[in-house]
Amino acid sequence: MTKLTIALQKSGRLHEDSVNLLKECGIDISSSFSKLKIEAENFPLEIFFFRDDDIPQYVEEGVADIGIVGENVLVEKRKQVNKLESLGFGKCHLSIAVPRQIDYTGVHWLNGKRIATSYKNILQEYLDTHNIKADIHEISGSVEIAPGIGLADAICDLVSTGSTLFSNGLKEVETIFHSEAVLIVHQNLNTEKQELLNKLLLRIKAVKRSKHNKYILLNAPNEKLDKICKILPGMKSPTILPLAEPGWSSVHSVVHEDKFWEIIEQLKNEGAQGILVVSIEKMIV
Ligand code: PRT
Ligand code: ZN
Repeated sequence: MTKLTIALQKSGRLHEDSVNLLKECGIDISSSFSKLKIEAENFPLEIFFFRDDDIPQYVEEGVADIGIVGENVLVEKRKQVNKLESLGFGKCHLSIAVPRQIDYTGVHWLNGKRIATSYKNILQEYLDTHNIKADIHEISGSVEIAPGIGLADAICDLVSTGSTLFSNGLKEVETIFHSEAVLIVHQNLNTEKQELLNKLLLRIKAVKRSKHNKYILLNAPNEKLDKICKILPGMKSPTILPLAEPGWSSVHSVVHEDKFWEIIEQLKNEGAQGILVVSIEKMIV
């Protein structure tokens, strides 16, 4: 039987969210993650665990059909794979940082400077676009200590909370790339594997969509229903059910997180009462 193979990070920042995404897709992967390879119980899927840096190459070569990796790694490694879907976790940005006391006047300050990074390709492209000639020192870890030990004038590294930069006396001066985990795919999947991938993608999209939406239930006087339905467009249109109390109805709908609080305020202004907000587990449109 044909199986789809997926490469996930063995351990590190993306491991848990990647495994959880598969679980939320209803894929049963209860066996031990200390193994290099495990098989899903209820979906034709094999899971390989690798270092994140190796995942783009393994997907390019077809060792794995698909993989989950930070977009920073995908772009830096320049492998021939397709990006299918952004996954909404592992968010960070790649930034240039300099010692806090530097009077940084703009990107031209970097001319002639030494910049330490693990992302030489992305950095080089950024410097080229801005016509900057700088000396890139490629190092594989602990980039943030480079200025302190006199190895570089600036660094280019991933930032999420900013606390690593702060505790190393550095300040962020340019953000050059925004990243999150992405699903990548081998360029030539056969038809059977493509069909399995389509099934998996349907589930991934349903899980992603559910995270951005809330199910909302409220009570409203019947004379306000028109206005309330305009505020709550829903997937097709809101559901309206009569309450036992005459003159009142219950309205159910789905609201996107971006507009959530704005919508709640409008609903209250229109006389909505007993508003309940419920998480959605899956959302298939
Ligand atoms: O062993 P393996 O090679 O698989 O793992 P790794 O050590 O290379 O990667 P890992 O687990 O650290 O990160 C995996 C992916 O997570 C990265 O490729 C990014 O896509 C994503 N990610 C998200 C991050 C961060 N946030 C992050 N903050 N990767 C690294 N960092 C590091 C950063 O390099 C710096 O050292 O965290 C520090 C900064 O964090 P803050 O919170 O102090 O700003
Ligand atoms: Zn790595």
